[in-house]
Amino acid sequence: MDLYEKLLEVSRLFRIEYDYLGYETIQMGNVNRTYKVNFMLPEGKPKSFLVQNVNTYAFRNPVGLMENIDKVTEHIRRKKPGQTALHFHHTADRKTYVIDGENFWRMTNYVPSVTYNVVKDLDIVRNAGMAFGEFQTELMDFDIHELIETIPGFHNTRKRYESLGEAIRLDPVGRVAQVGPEIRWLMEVQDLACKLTDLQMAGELPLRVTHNDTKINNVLFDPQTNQGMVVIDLDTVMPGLMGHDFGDAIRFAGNFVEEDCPDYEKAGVDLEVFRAFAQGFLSQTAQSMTRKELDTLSLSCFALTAELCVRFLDDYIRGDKYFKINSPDHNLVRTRCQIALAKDMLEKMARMEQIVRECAAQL
Ligand code: GN1
Ligand code: MG
Repeated sequence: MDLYEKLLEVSRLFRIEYDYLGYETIQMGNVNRTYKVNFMLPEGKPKSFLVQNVNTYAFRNPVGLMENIDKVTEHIRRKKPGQTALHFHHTADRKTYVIDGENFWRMTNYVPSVTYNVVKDLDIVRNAGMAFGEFQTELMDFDIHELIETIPGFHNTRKRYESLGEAIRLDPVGRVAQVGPEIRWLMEVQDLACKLTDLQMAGELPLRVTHNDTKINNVLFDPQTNQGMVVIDLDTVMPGLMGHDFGDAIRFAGNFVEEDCPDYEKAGVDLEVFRAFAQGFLSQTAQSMTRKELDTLSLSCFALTAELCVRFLDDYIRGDKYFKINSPDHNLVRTRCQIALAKDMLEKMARMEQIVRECAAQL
C-alpha cells in the first residue's frame, strides 16, 4: 500500500469520513514524519488534519507518550477554555493512536497558523518566549509523577556523554577518525556542559513539567497578530528543568543561522534575540523561579547546545539512526554548527547573564 492509500486508511480509522483529496508532506521536526491530510466537507469546503507517524526508535513507549500528551493537553484545555488547543482524534475503540506493524499513527486538528525557523523580528521572539513561559506556568500545578519519561534521561547530559563514549569505542561505521577535533573539544568542555545535570542530581534545581524541545517552530503563531497561539510537539513533555526549555529555545532561535548551517563561522548567539526571548519567558515565569534557576539560565543555553552537539555526533558515529538526514554528512554539519554556536555562547556568557539580570529587574 502506498502512502496515499495508507493515510486514507489511517484517517478512516480515526473516523474521518469526508471525501479524500490527498496529502502533503510537512517539513517539520527531525524525528517524526508529519503529513497534512486534506478532505472536502459535504458543503464543499476543504478541511485538513495532521497525521503523524511517530518514530518508535526514538520513542520506545509511544502508548505511554500518548497518555502523557492526553493528560497535559486536558490540563491546559481546562485552564484555557475556548482557546486554540491541540486535540487528538480517537478511533472507534477510543484510542488516540493506530498501530500497524512498525508504524504508530496519530491524528490532530490542523491549526491554520504560521511557524518560523529563523526569526529576526524581536516582537515575535518575545511572543515565543511568552508562549513557552506560559506553557510552563500552566503546568506548574500538574503532578510530575503522573508523567512517564518518554525518553529516559533525555536531557541528562552526563548520560549523553556516556553514550557518545560508547559510540566512539564501537566506531560501528568507521567515522571516528574524521571527527577528532570535534570529540576533543566536546571532552574539554564536558564538566561545564554537564553542570546543569549535576545541579539537578544534587537537588539544587527543582523538577518541573517541561516541554523539553522548545524550538521556535514548535509555537504556532496567529498569522494576523503574530501572537503565540499554541505550543505543539508535546512528545517530550516530562519532568525537567526550567533551563532545559529556556536553553533549548535560545539554542535554536538565538542562533544567527539555522542549526544545520554549513557556514559555521556565521553561527553565534544574537544577544538581541536572547534579550527579547528572555523578556517574554521571564514575564511568565520569573515569579515562580528560584534564584538558582534564574542564575543558571545562561549556562543552560550552553549546556543544551553542547548536549545536542554530543547527540548529533553520537548519531553520526553510529551511522545516522536517530535523526532524519538529508545528506550523508548532515549530522556532522549539525555538530559543527552547534559547536560554533556553543563556543560563541561561552564567549558571551557574562553578557548573557547580565541581560537576564536586567530583564528580571525590569519586571
Ligand atoms: C529533534 O524532531 P524535532 O525537530 O522536534 C529532537 C530534539 C532536538 C532537535 C534538533 C525527540 O526535535 O531533541 O533538539 O531534533 N527531538 C527528539 O533539531 O529527540
Ligand atoms: Mg520534537
